[in-house]
Parts: sequence; C-alpha cells; structure tokens
Amino acid sequence: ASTDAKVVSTWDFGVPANREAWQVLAAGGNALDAVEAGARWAETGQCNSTVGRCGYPDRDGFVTLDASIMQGDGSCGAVAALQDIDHPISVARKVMEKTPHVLLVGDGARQFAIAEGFTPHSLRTPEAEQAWREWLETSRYQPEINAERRGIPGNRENHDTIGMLALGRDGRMAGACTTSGMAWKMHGRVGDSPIIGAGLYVDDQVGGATASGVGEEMLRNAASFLVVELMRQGLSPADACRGAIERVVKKRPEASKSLQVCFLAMNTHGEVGAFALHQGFVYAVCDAQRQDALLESPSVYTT
Ligand code: SD4
Repeated sequence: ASTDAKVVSTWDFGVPANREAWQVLAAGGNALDAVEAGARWAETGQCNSTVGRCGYPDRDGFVTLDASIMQGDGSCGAVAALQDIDHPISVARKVMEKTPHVLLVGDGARQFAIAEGFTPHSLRTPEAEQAWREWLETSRYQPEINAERRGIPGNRENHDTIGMLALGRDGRMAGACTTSGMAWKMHGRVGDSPIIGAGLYVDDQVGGATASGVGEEMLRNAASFLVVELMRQGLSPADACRGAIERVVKKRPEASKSLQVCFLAMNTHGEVGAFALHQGFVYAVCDAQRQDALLESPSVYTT
C-alpha cells in the first residue's frame, strides 16, 4: 500500500534536518536513507553544542558521541562513547548492516569506524573547549531545564539531541537518534540515545518513538519502547507519549520537577504526537503538505 511519506524530528533544528530527509523521501527513497540523511545534517551541517561535531565534552574534556538507527523490521545498530568521528549515525548504520552486533562502544566503535573508511579527527572546537574550561571552575553538574533556550549561560542542560522518525511511501518506518550526550557527563557515561528501546524504537506494526532530555530517565523506563507499546495497545502517539511521561513522573516525582524529558512518536498511519515533562519542547514535521512546521509539545509543567 502506498502511504504518504512523512518525517518528524526533535527541536527546532529538526526543521532543516527534516528538509534533508524529505529530499530522500520525495525522490521515492526509503525511510532508512531519509533518517540517516537528516541525522547526518544535524551532526555536521550546523555547529551545535549537543550533537556531533561541536558537541560539548564530558568533564574530562573528551567529546564522546552516541547514536542509534532502527528500521521497522527490527534491524538496528548503534554506537556509544564514540570519539573523533564526524558521523556516528552512519557508523551505527554500518554496525547494523555489516556486523552480527547491535551496539559497539568506545575504542572498539572507533576502530570499526576507521576500518570502514571514516577519518578520525578531533571534534572539540575552541568554543567547546572554552565552555569546558569555564565549567571546570565550578564543576557543578546540574542540568537546567531548557537552559540554552532560556539564555541561561554556563550550566546547560544540552538536551538538543536529534531524534528523527520517517515513514516511507512503502509504509515502512525508520528512526535515528544522535547526540553528544549531556555536557559535562562522567567519562564513559552513555545516555539513552544509542540504546534501542530507550532513546529510539521503531516497529512497522505500530510506529516509532524517540526521546530527548535527561537520558537516565529514558533508560530507567525503557521509554521509547514503552511509547511504542502504548501505541500498540491502541493509544494515539500523543497519548502514548503522555503515558510514558506519566511513568517517568510516577517513578521519580521529585526529580521530575527539575529535569526535562521529551518524547516524540509517529504511528504507521502518519499520526504524530509529542509530550514533555516541562514546557519548551518543540518538534518539526515535514510532509507533502507542510515542509517546515514547528510545533510546541504539551507538557506536564508549564513553567
Ligand atoms: C542523553 N538524551 O544523552 C540525551 C541528551 C539529550 O541533547 O537529549 N541531549 O541523555
């Protein structure tokens, strides 16, 4: 059956990222190629402190990247704590297509990338270096909600991970999620983004979900899997995202007041929904009717 193609992604840079993915879909390309193209744009087409090149380092000064990619038939690949490589999403795809594994981490992921032809180079920019040195003066790890958007300098939450979901004309779906993780994280910390079921999950029978925000909460709740399973039970994408947020709150009500968690979901009919813990989460939608839509997610807390 021929479906209307669509791509959705997290945050305002999802608009240009979707455009890249849309070029693939509009030309009749599949969802997998579309999400890889969109995520690649986010990794290097901009200089953003939370994804790919220009990402802020961990507390020891290392820029370590996490990414995952998944198709609705269950095939998936991921890399975590990958250093020196521009396009973790493409390395994740190679893990999916060329290895018997799902997840490669750290030096093993880096070696695999180099063997696959990726060129290693330092990703730490002078701006990231300076921000890190400023952070070292207090060394306080306390992510602020939407800090960057609210113009709070210094201690930033950095939750601008790109999570992207695409539906191809053939009715098949794919998703991608790529990030430099939380700034000033401990060296070796891995978030939700490269963990299938936490930061990303896609099932052609139901739909897909992706997450942004403080990854520990997604990991605790197998959150993207939870969103997809709630849709499988009949909930709309928006209600499924709300259900997962409610689970996060129920598990850690106090912590939930001061950290951000955001979910974005799309089902196989192309219905889209989102829900966040705190106000400020925006997501981008692109299809044949509207190319540059940026929508505000509802949230539990509105301040
Ligand atoms: C993480 N979920 O590593 C990611 C953070 C994020 O933009 O969304 N960053 O926990």
